[in-house]
Amino acid sequence: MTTISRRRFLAATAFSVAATRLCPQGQSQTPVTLSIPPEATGPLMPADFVGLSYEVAQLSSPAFFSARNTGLVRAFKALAPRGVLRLGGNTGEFAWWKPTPDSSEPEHPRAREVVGEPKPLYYAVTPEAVRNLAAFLDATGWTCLYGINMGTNTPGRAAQEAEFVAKTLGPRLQYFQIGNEADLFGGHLRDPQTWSAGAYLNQWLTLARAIGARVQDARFGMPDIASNMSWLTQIAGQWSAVENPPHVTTLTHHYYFSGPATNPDVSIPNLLKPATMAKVQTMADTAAAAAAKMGIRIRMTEGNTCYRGGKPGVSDVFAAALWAADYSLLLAGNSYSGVNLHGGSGMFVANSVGGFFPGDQLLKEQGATPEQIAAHPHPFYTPIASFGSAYVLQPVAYGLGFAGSLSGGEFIQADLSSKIQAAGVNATAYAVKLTRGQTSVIVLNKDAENDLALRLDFGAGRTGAVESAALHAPALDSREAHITRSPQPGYLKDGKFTALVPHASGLRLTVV
Ligand code: BDP
Repeated sequence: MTTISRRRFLAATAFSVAATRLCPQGQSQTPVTLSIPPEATGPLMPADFVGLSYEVAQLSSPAFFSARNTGLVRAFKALAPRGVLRLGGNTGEFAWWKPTPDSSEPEHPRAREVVGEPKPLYYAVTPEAVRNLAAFLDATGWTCLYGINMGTNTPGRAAQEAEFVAKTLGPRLQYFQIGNEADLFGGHLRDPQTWSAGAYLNQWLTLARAIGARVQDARFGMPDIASNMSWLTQIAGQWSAVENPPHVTTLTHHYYFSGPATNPDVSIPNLLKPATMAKVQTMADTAAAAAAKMGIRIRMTEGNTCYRGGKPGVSDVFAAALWAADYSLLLAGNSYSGVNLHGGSGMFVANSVGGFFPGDQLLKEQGATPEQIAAHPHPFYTPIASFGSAYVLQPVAYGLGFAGSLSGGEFIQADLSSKIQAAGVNATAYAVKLTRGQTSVIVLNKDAENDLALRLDFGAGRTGAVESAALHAPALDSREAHITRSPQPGYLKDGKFTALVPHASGLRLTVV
């Protein structure tokens, strides 16, 4: 993976001098032994688990998702050799299909202007943009979840666009998503008096059926809710009564830890504390029950650390890498087919949240200069940032990629994280069995102080070499992340292996 350029790093650190260093002296080493059973009985983490989420508005610049945008192609491939690009976000409700250069823009229904929601700026999506997207997916080896406007669309236009997209993307299209975060539509796009999961389902069925009439074997993910988990339960409850249901493969939802940037609760300690992942686990339980009822998969199609564009010093620092790795592996262990972290171009993401980032306001209040502000990625949470013409993987992408290195593995069910936490260290651990009998363990030490003296016990009969890779940075609030592989493998001794996992770092050990 590319590292953040030195020039940019220096620019960023110049600003963070005033920030408290989260790397205190005199930390302790806590010994913990984890037994790793030989057999995998848990879910398979799909080979294409890793995903990114972008605004549909991004398609209104057809040169962006294009095979000729070689920097972006490289960044995607560096993140994961196979992955899933999801197009959605708030701007998806303001996109319109423009089949020919002289097609005129349709009349748009009135949307209420609400702080934090997009202003009614409309984006034309053209055949050129979809053709370029197909070539981009071919160049990266990724597939796509394609977002169709629900907020301000008609069934006819939705079907016309979907038909062209299905034909052009072919097998690179996994499925369509209709509507983004419809559980929030009562706030700006629909009448709050009548809007409900049931009303959504009826409108969704009308659009999905119109698409199904034009696209053979059309597949869908839904409902892509923002946060109202009861919608998943309600939709799963109503689903069996739907006659001739469209082919839904995946139940989808979103998650942001908290927000916006001006909220003091969005902090590194809060992001990394065990209660944060406990909440994700509770959500995953609700989603898994609903998906099981419908007999389909689950996917976290959008999310990140802090909504409305992220928070400088939290979303764009190494703590976000540890958060992303932990979050992704927790969801993979709960049978999610993938995780898409949201990001993209500053302008389109800003438009998606009403035109500006609260994070910029915060930096200005803190006295940052325009140069210091420009040294941060925009949006602050984006996994791939653009600085001038360069695309640079951010710490959060390193975390996602680190977790993604277990893709293709089957989870070994063992309650490793609670054993470490019982010893008083804020760390988590995940183990998978890879093909060819290899076992891989990732330990994420999110503790700001305590190092973990780790002993892994694979069973007395197990022999083999152990390859290791560390996810690290100077401190939790550093604007950088690195993945360093050890030059020489170690060896199991009586089936055991010891390693130090320093505070604020991750370690992957693979028995080969
Ligand atoms: C989500 C929206 C996305 C925004 C993001 C944010 O789907 O368009 O960019 O929040 O607030 O709810 O950052």
